[in-house]
Amino acid sequence: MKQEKCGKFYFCYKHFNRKKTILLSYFLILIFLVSCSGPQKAAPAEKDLIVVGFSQVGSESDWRNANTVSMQEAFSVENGYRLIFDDAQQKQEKQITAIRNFINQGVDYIVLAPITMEGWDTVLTEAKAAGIPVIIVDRMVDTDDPDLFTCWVGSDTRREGDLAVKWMEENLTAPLNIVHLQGNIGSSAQAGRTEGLEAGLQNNPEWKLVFQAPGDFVQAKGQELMEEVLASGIDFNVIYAENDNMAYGVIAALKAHDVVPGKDVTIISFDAAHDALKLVLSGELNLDVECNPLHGPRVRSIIEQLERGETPEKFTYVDEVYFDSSNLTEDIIASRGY
Ligand code: GYE
Repeated sequence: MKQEKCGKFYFCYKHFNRKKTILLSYFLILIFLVSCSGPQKAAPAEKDLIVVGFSQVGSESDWRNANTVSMQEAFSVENGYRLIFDDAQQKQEKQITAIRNFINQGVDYIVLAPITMEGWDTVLTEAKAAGIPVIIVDRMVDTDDPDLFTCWVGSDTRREGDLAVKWMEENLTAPLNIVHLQGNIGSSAQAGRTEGLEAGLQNNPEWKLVFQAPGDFVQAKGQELMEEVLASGIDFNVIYAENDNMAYGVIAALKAHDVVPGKDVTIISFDAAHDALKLVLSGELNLDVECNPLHGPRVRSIIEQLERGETPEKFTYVDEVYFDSSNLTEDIIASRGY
C-alpha cells in the first residue's frame, strides 16, 4: 500500500529518508576530506587572543609606514593577538585619547610610539592604575617616574647623530656651511640627531650652522625648506637632514635649481630606507645612518616574556650601522627588510 502511494506527485517518507541519508553521507565525507587535507593551523578563538592597543604617531615617513606594517604583522590573529591600531596623525592629544580608549576597552597591553618626549605622566599614571603594562617603542618618553612604563625598545638616536658627525670629520674638508633640517621638535629622534650635530659644531670650529629649521620628518616640508634656503642665497655645502623623506625633498629642490646632489653639496640622512640606499649607490646621497623600524617582533617578544611572568630588559637599543659609497652594495640593499 505504502509503495503504491509513492508516485511522482506524492510526498514519500520512505524516499525522502533515503535521500536525506545519502545527502548526509556526502556531507560527512566532504567534512572528512576537508579535515584531512593537510595540516591546518586553527585560528585561535577570540577569547584566547591577547589584546594589544598600539598608538602610532602617524604616517609621516617611509620609516613610519615600515614600522606600522611590522607591528601589524607581528600582532596578527594567527600569532594569537588582536591589535587595536590607532593613527594619531602627528597629534599628541590624539595619542592621549587613544590610550584612554585602550584603558576603557580593557586591553591586555598598551604600546605607545610617542610623538614627543614630554607630556605623558598623567595618562601613563591612568594606565598604571588600570594595571595595564605599557611598552614604549621607537622614541623615548621623559616621565617623572620611570615605572610609569614597563619597558622601552628603539634606536639610540644620539648615537646616530654621533656616527654622522664622525663620518663628516673623516670624509669632509672644512670649512663646512651646514643646512640643518630637523625632525619634529621635542621628539627624541630629533633631539638625539640634533644634539649629535651640535656637539660636532662645538668640536669643529670650522663648521658653521647656516640654516636650521624643523621639517617634521616630512618630504614636502624638506623640499619647502630647501627651496627657502636656495631662494635666500645662503652659502652652504652640507645638508644634514634628520630623515630620508626630508632628504628626498632636499634632492628634488636642488635638482630643480640645477645643483647636483651628492656632488655640488654633501647630503647626510638618517633611516636608510630602500629608496634612500639606492640614492647612496647612485651618489645623490652621501651618507645614510641606519635607523631600524622593524620593531614588531621585538615588542612581541617583550609581551611573550611578560606572559611567561619574566621581567624583560627595561631598555633595549637596536644595533645600527651607516652606509656610504664605500660599504654599500645592491646585495646589501636587497637583503634588507625595509
Ligand atoms: O627617523 C623618521 C620617523 O622616530 C626614529 O620618525 C623615528 C623617526 C624616523 O618619521 O623617519
